[in-house]
Order: sequence, then C-alpha cells, then structure tokens
Amino acid sequence: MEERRQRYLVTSALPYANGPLHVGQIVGAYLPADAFVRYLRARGEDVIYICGTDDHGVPITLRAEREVKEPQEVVDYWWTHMDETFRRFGISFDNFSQTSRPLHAGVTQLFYRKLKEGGYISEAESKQMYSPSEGRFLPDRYVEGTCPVCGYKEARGDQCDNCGSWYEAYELIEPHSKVTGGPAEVRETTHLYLDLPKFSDRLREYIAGQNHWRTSVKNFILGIIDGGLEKRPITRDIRWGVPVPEPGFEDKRFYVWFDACIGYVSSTAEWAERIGEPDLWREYWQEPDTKLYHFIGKDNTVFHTTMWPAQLMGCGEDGEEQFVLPFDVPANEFMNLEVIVDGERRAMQMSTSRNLAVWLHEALERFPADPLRFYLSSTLPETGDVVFSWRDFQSRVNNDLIGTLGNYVNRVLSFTEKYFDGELPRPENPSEEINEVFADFKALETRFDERMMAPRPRDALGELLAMGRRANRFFDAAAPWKSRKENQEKAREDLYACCVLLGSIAYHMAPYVPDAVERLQGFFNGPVERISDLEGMPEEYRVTGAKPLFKRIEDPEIADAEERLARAAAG
Ligand code: B3M
Ligand code: ZN
Repeated sequence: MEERRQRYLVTSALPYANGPLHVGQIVGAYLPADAFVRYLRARGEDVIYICGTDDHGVPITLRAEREVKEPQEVVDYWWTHMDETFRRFGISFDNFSQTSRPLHAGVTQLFYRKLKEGGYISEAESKQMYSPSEGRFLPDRYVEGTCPVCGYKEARGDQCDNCGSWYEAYELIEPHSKVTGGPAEVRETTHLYLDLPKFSDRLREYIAGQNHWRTSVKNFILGIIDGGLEKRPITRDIRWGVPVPEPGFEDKRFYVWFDACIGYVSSTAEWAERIGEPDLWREYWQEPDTKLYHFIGKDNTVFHTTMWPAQLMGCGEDGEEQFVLPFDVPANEFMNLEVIVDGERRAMQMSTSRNLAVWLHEALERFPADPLRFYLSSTLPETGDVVFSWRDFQSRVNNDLIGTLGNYVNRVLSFTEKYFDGELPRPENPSEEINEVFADFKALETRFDERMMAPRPRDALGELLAMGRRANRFFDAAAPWKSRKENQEKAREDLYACCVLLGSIAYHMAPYVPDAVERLQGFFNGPVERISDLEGMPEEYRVTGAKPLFKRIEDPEIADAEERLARAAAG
C-alpha cells in the first residue's frame, strides 16, 4: 500500500531588509529550517519552503534616512544581497519574496477586510509625539528626552537605558526629535486596533492543545494570554508601509507586525503564480491537514503564537478564507561570539553596529558553505544560548566532518577503486558482522529520524556522527587491507557492506552538507538511501574517480578570521 505524502509548509522568519545577514540569524531561523526541509524532500514528502524580506518598520526607515535614500531603494539593495548570500549558503527556499511588493499589499488588505467584517477592528484616539518642524508624527525610536523616572537626559521614546523604566513617549520631559533635535509635542491621533481579547478563549484552547510544543514555551504563552491580552494598534502615522484601505487613513500605514507574518501567505501566493498554478497556495494554507512550521528566533515568539494565530482565526470567520494554524513554532535561542581581547578568549554579545559580528557573506569568502553549515548545525541554539568560535569551527570540521565522516567515505571509495576496479557485486550470504552493523545502523536511522522530526537538527547531527563512528569501527574490524591478500572474497563482501553504510551516511549528511553529497554522487554509483528503506540490497556498487570531499581548515585561516573579530572588539 502506498503511503500518502504529508503536506508541509515551512517558513523562516522574514529578515528586515536593512543590512547583511549574520550567523546568529542563520542558526536562529534559516539553517535549521533548511536542514529540516531538505530532509523532508528526501523522504518524498510534499513540502514548500517560504521566506522573503520584511521591508517595513522603523529599522528600514531609519537606515533610509541615514543614507538619504528612498526606503524602496534600501530594501531592494538588501533583498538582492540576502538572496545571493542565501543561495551561496545553500538555503533552498522555494520562494524568497519582499513585503514591499504589490501582491503583498493586496493580501494584507484582504486580511484587514476579513478581520473588519468579523468585528475584530475598532478605532480609537491616542496620544502620539509630533514634530511640528518635520510635519509628522514620530515613532518611539525617533523620540528622545529626559527620563521621567531618573532624570537621564538621553532616554529613548519608550524606555530608559539608564534605569530601565518603561513609559509612554509623551511622559518624557523636554521631548525632542532624534533626527532634527527640534522639540516634539503631544497630539491626538486616530488609529485602528485589533481586538485581541476577543480571541483569548480560542487562543488558549489552541495553545493548550499543542502537546508537542516545549512545555516552557507553552506555559509562557498561556501566561501571557491569562495575564489578559489588550487591543493592539495596527496602524501608524508613517508613510512607508502597506496603505490602509479606509477613508481618513491616507497618511497612515499598517504597523509592520500587522503585515509581517502575512508575508508568509503572500510569498506563497507569489510562488504559486510563478509556477503557473495561481491557486495552489490555498492547498498549503487552507487544507486542514497541512503541517505549518514557522522557524524563528526566540524574540519573535509572542507575535507568532498570539497575534498571528488570531489574525489567521479572525480571517476565516466567514468560512471563505479558513487558514490552518501553526503546527509548530520552533524558536531558537541566541548565539554569542568568542573574541580574543587582550590575549584572552571571551564570549561577547554580537554588535552589528560595531561590526562585531560574523557576517555570512564574509564567512563565505573565507570558507565553502559545507564546512560552515556543518559547524553551525553542530552548535544550533536549540536548548540554550551558544557561542560561535572560529577555533571550534576548525576542530569540528577537521575532527568530525573530515576525521569521522570524510575519512570513512575516502577509505571506502579509494579501497574499492584501487583493489577492486571500482566494482562490488552483491554478496550471496552476508556475514554475521555485516548483519550486525546493518541492524545497528537501522536503529541509528530511527533515532536520527525522531530527532530531525522534533525538529532538532542539531541533535540529529549527533546521530549522524554516531553512524560515522560505527561505520569506521566496522571498516577497522574488517581490515580489508589484510583480508584482500588472504581472502579476496571476504574483503569484497565487507567493502560492499561498507558501501551500503556509505549510502546511508550520505543520505543523512545531505541536509547539512548538500554540496558534498552532490559531488559524491558524481563518483559513487549506488543508492544514497537509508538502510531501513532499501528494498533488497542493490545489485552492485560502482566507484570511479573518487576525490576527497572536504579540505582541512588550517591554522592561519583561523588566525586571520579571529583577528578580524579582535580588531572589531578593540576598535
Ligand atoms: N523582521 C524581526 C526580525 O527580523 C522580524 C521578523 C518577522 S517574521 C514575520 O527579527
Ligand atoms: Zn531613567
């Protein structure tokens, strides 16, 4: 009986299009999702992987103003930069869109209309800071003044960096525009609000039912819901964003977090159009058996588990646009950097403004994607914060990727070519040792599968390394360098078994180091497949023209990369 394919829709957080990508973002939302998606594709599941840039919000307009450019110019530049970097790194999106495209504005306005028809939108007046000289309202981050609590002179619009107090911008003493320095005043303004309290019961029920989520995450969200949700303003007095389809709101735009997650939907719709099946996006978003995964950094959790599900629920009220809810929201923790300061190794927080970061495009100038992907996969912040260290990069790559996995692949392939003309036919009766190692492998494959589907690709990588060690042990015990002289037939049979193991290892390596596995398939002629899924043993394996898959990382390369960070920390 043919198993039905499961439908998956996987997304990675939409990065703000205002600067280059750093490794902290990569381990948070992109690499784990990509490994997961590549694995699902190899398993033959029905999966699409969706992303795009988040083009709205204050981070974008601040950069545009600093560079005296139009926001569109800024986001287009960074979209191209990110698109290229993601490709070089092997992130295999099915679609990478932008939230500044017209299609996205249409989808956002559709969500808005549906929510309004459902009775979830209201209008209210509020106080906002206004800059008379600039003729505009100022978002919080554009306002500075004296802290009403401690008297600190350079307090930000929403929070004081000196005493940590939170307040409304109009409570600041002598508030002024951060851009011009001119005075800011309080003015009344009208905004639209999303009625989150109306969703409380449904949200609670939805979250409480996610038994596969981590309990800590579940309890955290339930705590927020039980603490009482408030109506959220979904418009802003700004000119850059999705236009609000209401009279009187011509000078306002939707708040970036109102449209950001909708970007997942519009990017899927764009993908469907591009492949010539414009309605196909509905299957992924609206068929109830889709499994929807949002990979994000942990600071985006609350939006993805309260406001976003509420938007999805509220949009489907009339039964016309009924959306699935996220099946899982894998949220990763943070990554710090190991930096040498005054000759000492220290873990420091990344700082993009001080250039104290490992930018992905720069790292890719130094090293190929595979070793970087391998190291980062081995240190994904799945359960707690982690530290990026160039020295660890070198030792993981040289010891684990090359020493354990690459070495096994090389030994098997070169032996097969050198002593058996690259041809290994299926043996009649496999030895007891062979049956044993196959059984061990099947158990490891099951463990790998469980961890990858959790989804915990870092833990799954641990199982892959266990496969590598087990395979090396089998090779050592079989000692084909001896047996080929004493018992040709046994040596041939053992090497054949080694190729079966190699096929499984390559299969499980592919989500992490896809380029290497593609190269391998150029000289390894045999199934790259789990042993558990082989239908009978292959007739034969053939090997021609094998080459080492990886290059060792040398000390000077690491010294140079470390020095670049040390300089940033000192400067
Ligand atoms: N752009 C925040 C961030 O990049 C935001 C995520 C949107 S996900 C829809 O961390
Ligand atoms: Zn203060």
